[in-house]
Amino acid sequence: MTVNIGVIGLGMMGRDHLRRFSEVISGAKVSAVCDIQRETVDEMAKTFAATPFYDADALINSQQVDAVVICSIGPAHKEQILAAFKAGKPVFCEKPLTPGADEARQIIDAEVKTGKRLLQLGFMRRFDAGYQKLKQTIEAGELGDILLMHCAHRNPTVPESYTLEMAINDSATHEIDIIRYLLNEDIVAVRVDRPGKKTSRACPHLQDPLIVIFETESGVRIDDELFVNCGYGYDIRCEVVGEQAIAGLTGQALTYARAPYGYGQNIAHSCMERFAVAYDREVQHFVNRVRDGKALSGPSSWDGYVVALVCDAGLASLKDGEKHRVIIPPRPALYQD
Ligand code: ISE
Repeated sequence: MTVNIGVIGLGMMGRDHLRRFSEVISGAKVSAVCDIQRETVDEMAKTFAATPFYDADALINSQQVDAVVICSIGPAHKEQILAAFKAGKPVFCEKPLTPGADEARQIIDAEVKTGKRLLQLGFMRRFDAGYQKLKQTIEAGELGDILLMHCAHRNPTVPESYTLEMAINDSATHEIDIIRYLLNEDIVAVRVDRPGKKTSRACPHLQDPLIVIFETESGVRIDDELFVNCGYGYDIRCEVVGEQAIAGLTGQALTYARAPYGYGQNIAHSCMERFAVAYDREVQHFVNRVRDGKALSGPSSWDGYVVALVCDAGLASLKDGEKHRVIIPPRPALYQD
């Protein structure tokens, strides 16, 4: 069986997925595309031999579409996800689930009513071999009791449209999700620290870098450096400090460079390059589950909701510099896996 995919949102991520479906993914083809920009829809429909749609609802309800891939902007996600649930169609949605926790809660309530997991969220890091190995190492007890984690999220640069809040609810979302995945426990408190200095590369409205401190249920303390105009490359770091040993991600370079009097590993330019294989694997995972008629698995709406709760606490801390607690309601049975 070939799964017919409808892609909504044809920006950078949507186009990357279109290319992925045409070059890498097996068992699926893109049958429909939609965006608010008509010319983009026409261009992509032609390039990928898909039916053009100018209205997301029409694409979702089309008989040509078995499953929906949502790559639109965050504020559009809720309505599109709810429409897909109503149509009983499985959804792959790019992060964030929604910009705030209240909207995310509506998605949880709607999905619980369907009685089936219908959504996989695009937290691609969970499909990265390095993070998966780190999780195995932790779960095998090789590090002993986990005490600390040090993370860094460095982007070469961000556009002027990137706001201060996005450091939390667009970039740090990845660490928030991966911390929960690696440690198998929730984050209970957040504090955002604004260092006294900032890079001259950042737009005036940004404080860059920022440091976010997370605390988990068991008391693990995590520092996360968010440096989105670091200039030198796309560099994601994660070190887990245990009582017995320490483990971390390597540089993940595919190549090295020998330059005059120097030798070193090359660094990715973007998340597309750094997590290319993880993106392929997450999308193939989604397609396989849909093709086999199974409930979806992997990062869920619940994960998106909890990440949004942590982000809301982080945004409050960004304003006042205080530590904010995260209150997580009981997890519905649908998400106890
Ligand atoms: C962007 O939206 C992403 O998801 C990237 O993975 C992240 O590194 C970047 O900071 C975000 O703006």
